[in-house]
Amino acid sequence: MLELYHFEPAANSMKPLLALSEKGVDFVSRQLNLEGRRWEQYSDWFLKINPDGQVPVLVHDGKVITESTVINEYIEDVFPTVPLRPADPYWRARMRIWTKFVDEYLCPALTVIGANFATPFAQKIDKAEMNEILSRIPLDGPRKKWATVSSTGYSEEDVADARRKLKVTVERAEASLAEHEWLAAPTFSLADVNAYSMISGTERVLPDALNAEVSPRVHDWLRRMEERPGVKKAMSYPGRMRPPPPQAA
Ligand SMILES: N[C@@H](CCC(=O)N[C@@H](CS)C(=O)NCC(=O)O)C(=O)O
Repeated sequence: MLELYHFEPAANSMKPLLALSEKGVDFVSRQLNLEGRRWEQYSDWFLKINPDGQVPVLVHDGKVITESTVINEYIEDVFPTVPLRPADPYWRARMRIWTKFVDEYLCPALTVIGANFATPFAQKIDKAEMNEILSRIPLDGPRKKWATVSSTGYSEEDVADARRKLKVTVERAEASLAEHEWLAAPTFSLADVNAYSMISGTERVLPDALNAEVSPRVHDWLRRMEERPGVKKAMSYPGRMRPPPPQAA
């Protein structure tokens, strides 16, 4: 049995949802409620599955795999029929340079931007309740994030620096897409899967950083991604962060 514990189709949770959907692999979806006073990622039952208290988590015949980028490489190894890794070692290396960049450079910046939007919600949570939640968060990063947004919020400098990093990412993607049709290589790969999962929502929330004028190739790549049946299927999982449907004329 293949089970995926995930949040809505956005960011790290979107990565394996998208890889599995692209490959047409069936799985049991176990969607957690991360906020809304349930904080299921820090509940005793879930911490037994992933002691880091984070989704996504893939459970394959009882074997637990964590970390979205590792999960996607595992999915590729176990279900290779629709390949999402280039065959050529050079393009495969380029794919991994992109997935590493997304994880180490872009993801922390998007965490600040996303958490900043959660500040009004987090500041309404009762102090004692928040302290209880903080005491259950195993990793320093998420604990500091929730401690920050529930008290002072991120500083203007932190948010500006995160936006600068998003701009650097878009410029890098624009240059890469001038070389070949897909983000890291001439063929569609896990680089597209992982980068799209992180970037797609930013077009809506930070339109000045990503639009048809400043980044036409990235803009076009996003539209091509949206047309893929795998993306449509991944986006069909419930989520409030999904873009609103187009308005009727
Ligand atoms: N490095 C982890 C990061 C996973 C992560 O940040 N997951 C988010 C949801 S997309 C989460 O579980 N957040 C818990 C929280 O913010 O409290 C990965 O790539 O899987």
